[in-house]
Amino acid sequence: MQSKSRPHHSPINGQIDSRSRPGIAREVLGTIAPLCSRYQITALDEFVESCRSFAEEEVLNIAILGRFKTGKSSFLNQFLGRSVLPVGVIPVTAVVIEIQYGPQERADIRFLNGRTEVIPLDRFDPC
Ligand SMILES: Nc1nc2c(ncn2[C@@H]2O[C@H](COP(=O)(O)OP(=O)(O)OP(=O)(O)O)[C@@H](O)[C@H]2O)c(=O)[nH]1
Ligand SMILES: [Mg+2]
Repeated sequence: MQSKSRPHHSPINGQIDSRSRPGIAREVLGTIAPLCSRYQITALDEFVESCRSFAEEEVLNIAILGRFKTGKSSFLNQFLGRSVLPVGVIPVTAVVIEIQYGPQERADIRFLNGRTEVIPLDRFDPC
């Protein structure tokens, strides 16, 4: 999910700005990486590395993980503002689901044998 048009809180000065998140990551990197290098702050190596890869990405992937029946689909439906994922009292979502913005609503099903099928979203049933 991308939100380029939304304002962002700058991690440096707390101000809201309208630059892209990769732009902010590059800015943080430009400040932090030279300091870490100069003062050999290895504890921040992983943070610097994740900023570096984030700065190269235009899309932010967020994983929603949890035990079965803990409300993952309910949370995502609420987040999306509509019921895209089925919710139930017995285990419902049995496969990994990736949600992203697209010009046309559809579900791309990828089977284990490599076959893919495109169906309308109202026929989507991940059981
Ligand atoms: N009380 C309460 N029930 C909730 C909440 N969120 C979800 N539920 C209920 O918990 C049950 C499971 O919700 P789901 O959203 O299907 O959970 P899930 O983690 O996606 O389940 P699986 O994909 O099958 O593992 C449903 O009966 C929901 O109505 C909540 O915040 N409070
Ligand atoms: Mg689910």
